[in-house]
Amino acid sequence: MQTPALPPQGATVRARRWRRLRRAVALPLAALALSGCTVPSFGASPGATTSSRSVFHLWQWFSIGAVVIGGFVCLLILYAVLRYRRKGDNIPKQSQYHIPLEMAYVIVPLLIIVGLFAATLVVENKETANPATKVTINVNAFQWGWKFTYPGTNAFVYGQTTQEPEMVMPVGENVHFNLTSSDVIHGFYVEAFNFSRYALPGVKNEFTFYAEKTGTYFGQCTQLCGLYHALMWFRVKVVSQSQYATWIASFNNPADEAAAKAAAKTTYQQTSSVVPTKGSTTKFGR
Ligand SMILES: [Cu+2]
Repeated sequence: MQTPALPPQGATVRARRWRRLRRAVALPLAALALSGCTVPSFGASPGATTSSRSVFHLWQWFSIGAVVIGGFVCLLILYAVLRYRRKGDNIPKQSQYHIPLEMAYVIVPLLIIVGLFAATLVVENKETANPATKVTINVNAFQWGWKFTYPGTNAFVYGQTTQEPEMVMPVGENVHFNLTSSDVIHGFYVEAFNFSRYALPGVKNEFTFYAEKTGTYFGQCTQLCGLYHALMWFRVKVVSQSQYATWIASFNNPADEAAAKAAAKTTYQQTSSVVPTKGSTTKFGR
């Protein structure tokens, strides 16, 4: 009877190595896929305003940089682990006091940090710029809702817990915002604008949005502010300039004027003793 020929020793070792390498590559790839990381947005919104688009691009470049540098470091670690894994005198060549190498690994990270800092500074200056504007909206946060008033007009929008107030603003125009709080600290966050600011009692936070496209975007409070914090939603409806003018004009009657004056003075508070629930649980505006 003939004994089957054994595969050559070298081929077995190579097959085992290949299997290990595939596992080493598959594991990080699986981790990346399972983490739900979306490429090329890296989980951020592409942005509906000028500054949010800059923030988005900054985020993209930061993420790409992190992936490249992280990947390079991982490869170096992997190489050292695999190449020098045997015990004994299997020590890599020591190269301390290699001045050019040491200077390179001090200077290169410094340059990277300066680059990241400069890019962040440019984008943040853009985001905090307050150019001259024709439209102003006062945003007032309270437990647990939002009031949006439009100085110089009778328009106002108000809503709490069970409601979803919808702030209206024009596209293609700088709109100035004054953000305040009536009671505790709230967070004004609009995902599509890549923007978040504290609404602080006794402090006026100012910022400007230049919406680049029309649409309805989701906003919410991002600072745990009490019992019904989770119900502090609102919407931002970006409309054309003519639609905005029509909307403002729709408040031009004496009853609206009286209501707007009263709303501007009122500090709203949650009054219902019944546990409020939202009419809809749909997330919109993405
Ligand atoms: Cu809140």
